[in-house]
Amino acid sequence: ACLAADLKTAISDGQFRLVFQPLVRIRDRSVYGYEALIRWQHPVKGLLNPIDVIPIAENTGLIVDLGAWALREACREAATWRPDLSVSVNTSPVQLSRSDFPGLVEAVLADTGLDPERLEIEVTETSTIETPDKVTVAINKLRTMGLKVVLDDFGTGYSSLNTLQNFTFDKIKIDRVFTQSIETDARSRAIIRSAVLLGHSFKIPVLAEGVENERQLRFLKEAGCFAVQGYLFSKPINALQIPEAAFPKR
Ligand code: G
Ligand code: G
Ligand code: NA
Ligand code: MN
Repeated sequence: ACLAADLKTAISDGQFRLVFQPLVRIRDRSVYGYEALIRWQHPVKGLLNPIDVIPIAENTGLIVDLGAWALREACREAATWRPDLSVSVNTSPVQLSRSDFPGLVEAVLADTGLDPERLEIEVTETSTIETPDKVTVAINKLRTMGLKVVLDDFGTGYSSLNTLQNFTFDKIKIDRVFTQSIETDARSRAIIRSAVLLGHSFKIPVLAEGVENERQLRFLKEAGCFAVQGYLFSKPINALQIPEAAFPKR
């Protein structure tokens, strides 16, 4: 059987789970939230990473159900965390282009009791290019509801600058390909510095992902990033390992 066939039943079978990676302020190394990342515990193939799963889910349309599951699960977990912590959820172009997406988010927030201000929706440049009009509507609705919308993987899309020209974001996340070559590539350093200045000229705070060592962190701090995520601080962890969890719901 192929993965696409297995995927159909995997969600209802409870084979998916979320892991969470801390988002860390550079200023004082405090955690302000967590990014939710899906993992598929396949009964035969073992633990599968999203890189192998998301494309199949997108091509089969199952990403709509999988994405809705991830959103609900992430909000349900976050509602148990210390109330100043946010949760960041990834979205696919297919999800964002559906007119019912903001309604789904609204229902999930109502069901889980999570404050909209604590939910961040991560949008990739690919989403903004494939169905720009629908994504514009979605982003504006989500922001009106009080959510934060984050431009993810900044710099790797076909049209990074166009995306910033045409859409409004609350945060920009620089892709890890740039972070990972800070020490070896002057061009990466130049791109990061420019990306942060660009963000600041729009009054948008900028963070970076994939930070694995202190040298990279120091560069990102000097470049003006406000936050980072990466193995330097923590790999994605299980919900039960989150120290700020199990706070009583407000
Ligand atoms: O955790 P990892 O580095 O393996 O994630 C790989 C990719 O899968 C990342 O680019 C991430 O954005 C994506 N991904 C993880 N979880 C989700 C999810 O719930 N929905 C979507 N659309 N993408 C996800
Ligand atoms: O949504 P996005 O593609 O940005 O997802 C981030 C991915 O990056 C996740 O799959 C996560 O596991 C991975 N990741 C997070 N921190 C690091 C890091 O420090 N190094 C590397 N190589 N990958 C990371
Ligand atoms: Na992401
Ligand atoms: Mn990313």
